[in-house]
Amino acid sequence: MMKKDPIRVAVTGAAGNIGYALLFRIASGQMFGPDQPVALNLIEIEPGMAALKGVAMELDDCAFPLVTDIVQTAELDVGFNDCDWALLVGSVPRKAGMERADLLGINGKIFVGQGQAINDHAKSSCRVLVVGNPCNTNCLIAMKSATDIPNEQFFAMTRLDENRAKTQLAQKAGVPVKEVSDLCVWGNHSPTMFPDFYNTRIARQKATDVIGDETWLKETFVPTVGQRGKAIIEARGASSAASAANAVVDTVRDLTTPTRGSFHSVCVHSSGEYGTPPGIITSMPITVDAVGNWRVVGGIGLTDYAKEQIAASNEELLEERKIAFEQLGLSI
Ligand code: NAX
Repeated sequence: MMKKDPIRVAVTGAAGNIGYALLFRIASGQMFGPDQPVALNLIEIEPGMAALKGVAMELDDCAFPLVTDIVQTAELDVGFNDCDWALLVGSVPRKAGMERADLLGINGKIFVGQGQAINDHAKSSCRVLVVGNPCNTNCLIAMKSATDIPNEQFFAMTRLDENRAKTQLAQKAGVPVKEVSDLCVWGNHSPTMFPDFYNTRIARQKATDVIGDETWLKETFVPTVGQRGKAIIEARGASSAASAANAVVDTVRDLTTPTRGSFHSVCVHSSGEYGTPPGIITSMPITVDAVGNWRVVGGIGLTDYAKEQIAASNEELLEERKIAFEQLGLSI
């Protein structure tokens, strides 16, 4: 068999919590497959470089047969050089006293710089997945700043929300989680997201019939999914890391593998599908064909309630875009 060229993956925030849970899974072959070599470009800011060295030492100590190269850097031109995938995990967390607008502006600047560096140094086929929050708007900013890279190559992550939602329904129904399918999380990766339980199937039946309690679905299930990140922080004393890294692996694997009739939630650049405002990065049901092209699944019937919830979440994205673009001097 012909030897495959390595896939070069850049990861920002590589010494952070999610980075620590993510890199070893990429290196072991769980993201791109057990026979696909990978090269890792680990990107941190200067204060993170010492910890990054330790992470790289541990990667070395795993002697992963698939890893061909490990780059450690705080320089974006080096970090994104020649990469096939850019996983933008690092961002500045919200601190006490910081307003949402401050957070949008501070992170916005980071994603302008990263978008430009990806534009200038990554492969033109580079695909970008943004995890660092506010991930939808950060992704939009990176996309706007990478003017030569097609919009279709930018994604933000709602797969963790989808996975969380599936488990909540499986536990309520008393079935294994693999029985839950066709669950799309729509909108912004924020508590306003809408996990559409109306179209979800549990063991091939309508979830609404299996659960039989629409009030629970609206008033307990949806807020539980929306507030799950907060609940993890309260329980663990630290934010979701392993489950977030797992969702990154799931997202990239399912964007690079034919989905064969199923779909998953990914935030993509909207062309106005299902009445979403064109131009924003919003979560929709995504399927991937045999040659690796993704598209938004068509023909899903949305109830009036679902439409209202999705519209409210997208309204929040329009508002985030307005605030961030004003501060950064970007135009729509
Ligand atoms: P950590 O604070 O543990 O790690 C972040 C790392 O990023 C740090 O090592 C920091 O030095 C680095 N960093 C900061 N600015 C950088 C820059 N400009 N370039 C390169 N590296 C930079 O956070 P962690 O728990 O790993 O979370 C990372 C991000 O993921 C946060 O923004 C978080 O809000 C977001 N999340 C997104 C999720 C999603 O579903 N989309 C879920 C999990 C997580 O909350």
